[in-house]
Amino acid sequence: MKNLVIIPTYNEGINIANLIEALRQQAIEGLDILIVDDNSPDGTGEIVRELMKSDSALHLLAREKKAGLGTAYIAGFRWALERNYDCIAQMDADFSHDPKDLVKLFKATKDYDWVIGSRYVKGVSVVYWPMHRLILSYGANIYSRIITGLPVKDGTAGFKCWNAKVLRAIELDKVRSQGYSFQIEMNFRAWKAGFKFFEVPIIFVDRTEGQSKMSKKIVREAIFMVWKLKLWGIFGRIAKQN
Ligand SMILES: Nc1nc2c(ncn2[C@@H]2O[C@H](COP(=O)(O)OP(=O)(O)OP(=O)(O)O)[C@@H](O)[C@H]2O)c(=O)[nH]1
Ligand SMILES: [Mg+2]
Repeated sequence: MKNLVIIPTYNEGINIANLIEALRQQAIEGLDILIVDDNSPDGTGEIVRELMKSDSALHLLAREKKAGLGTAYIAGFRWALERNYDCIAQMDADFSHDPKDLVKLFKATKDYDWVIGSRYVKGVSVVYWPMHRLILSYGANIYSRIITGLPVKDGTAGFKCWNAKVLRAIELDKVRSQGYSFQIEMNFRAWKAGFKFFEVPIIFVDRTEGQSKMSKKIVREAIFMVWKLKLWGIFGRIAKQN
């Protein structure tokens, strides 16, 4: 099995070395790590380059400038498909996603087409989040579930693992979203294509180091994107393979 975890970074210099170290402690068969860095002014890319000297399974996709989480992931997915990875995971660099949980995600991907590390399987499992962030996230999930009909409890989760066949079936060049809605859009496209997902409960911890990139623009994008997805779904703009 060729396993890969993709981690997009923008100014995560304070987290990245610790995260890579923590991932190396996990028992995941042949795990490669791909960092997709957008020329972070804090030198995240340089730290990764330095670590690559002693870790041949660590890779860097260096982009010229900050171009959003969505395109970072799409670039990472393409990189992975070109190199024939079997399972491709995605996670944040800020320790909101516990490296230990990644083991569970890869394991479940043996039985399902894609797996979501979910905060809302059994009630709410979020730690240290201010109430307004929780309400926003929980509300966004209910809203998008009602409009798109997608039966995912945590549709905005960024901690996931994909069987490569799903990423091959989705038309990656048609994916439009950048922020929160990128996660929703990918789930929606995979679901419409007939693939089966599973939500693994995880505990999500708010970042303690580094700066958040959440913005009003990201929220606005999500509000409109779920309607676009619904309409694209109805008018056949989203591929139904499988
Ligand atoms: N390459 C790249 N990575 C990004 C970009 N925006 C955010 N990221 C990374 O995506 C991951 C998630 O971003 P966060 O800032 O943690 O966003 P969030 O989790 O919604 O918000 P907080 O946890 O509150 O900070 C982190 O690893 C970021 O460094 C971007 O434009 N390009
Ligand atoms: Mg975060």
